[in-house]
Amino acid sequence: MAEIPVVYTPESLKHNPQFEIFNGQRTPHAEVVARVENILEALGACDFVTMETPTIDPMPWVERVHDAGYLDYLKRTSDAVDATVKDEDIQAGDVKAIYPSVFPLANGRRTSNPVAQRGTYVFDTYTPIMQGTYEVAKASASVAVAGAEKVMQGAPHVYALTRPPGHHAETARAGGYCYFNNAAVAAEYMLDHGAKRVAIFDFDIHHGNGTQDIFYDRDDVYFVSTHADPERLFPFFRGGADEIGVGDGRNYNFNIPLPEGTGNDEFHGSVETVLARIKEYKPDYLILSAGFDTHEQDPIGVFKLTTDYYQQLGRSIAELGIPTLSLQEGGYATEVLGANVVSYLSGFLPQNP
Ligand code: Q9C
Ligand code: ZN
Repeated sequence: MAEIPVVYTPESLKHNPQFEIFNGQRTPHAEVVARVENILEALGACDFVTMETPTIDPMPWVERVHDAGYLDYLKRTSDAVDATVKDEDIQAGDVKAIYPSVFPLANGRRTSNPVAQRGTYVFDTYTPIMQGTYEVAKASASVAVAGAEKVMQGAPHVYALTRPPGHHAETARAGGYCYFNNAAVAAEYMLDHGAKRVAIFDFDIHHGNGTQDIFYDRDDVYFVSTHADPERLFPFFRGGADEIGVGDGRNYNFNIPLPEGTGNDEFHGSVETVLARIKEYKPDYLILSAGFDTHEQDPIGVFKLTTDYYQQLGRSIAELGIPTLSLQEGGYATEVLGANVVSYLSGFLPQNP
């Protein structure tokens, strides 16, 4: 039986963001531990996966992707959360966390004030920094790098259970539940080990603004994204079809915004367009930013894809014949997330005649 290697770290279970601030209100956080627990349970009942935990230090490639000032800020801040947030300032039972309050003006002025830095290095009020956040982001990036290594060693398809997710993290800013951009880190690892061209197809319902930002002026990474129209959904300020890249990167960024209510057939039409473009690019490797918040039951999504559809998606990707690394991004319908991942991965298995 063909097997699909899965890379995963128990470090992911330590990440416990409790709430988002939305409309000034404290609302339950969507990116919860139960997501990864549900995926692990489903994979555990699956006979075609082999599980591994990573041992690679991802920092050489994280440092290629992210700004040194940002990495320093995230490390300093997450190391000091327990000391920074006073016991009397949190509600009983809460995990201490730091959220930004003030965001930079457009005038470019910089300041080292810690309150100002919170908004300089984090772009929303959904992405808290807790004690240990830097370490768990690093562990997630190491899952991505280990997955990239396995693909480069010859595995045709690898699934990396990255949590926290990565595609909203820009060069110098966390956001959208993301701290390190795992897809970008994996791409840099591949390029550093001999790949000439890497394509990234991001099918999370949210536009991968971070990945786009990181590779916007480059032609060695082709970024393609299907997502809900940013007029309708986060991250709002990126994801338009007119964003095609700049300089060397011109025409190497391809966005397909789709309307609310998009179902299997309409979505798959766009997937076929995307895959044709990727084929033309002739990448050595294909990275998938695999978000399942396109599912019909997703509490924060607006598409209507079904669990069965993800198998068709996986199969169409596999038919390209390019070695692939799938990285977990979003997906918040916790009870069906594992089933969605398994359906998707089953599409990569050789088909029985
Ligand atoms: N209370 C990823 O899927 N919006 N990030 C939350 C709902 C933020 C999604 C609003 C969505 C971020 C990786
Ligand atoms: Zn998402």
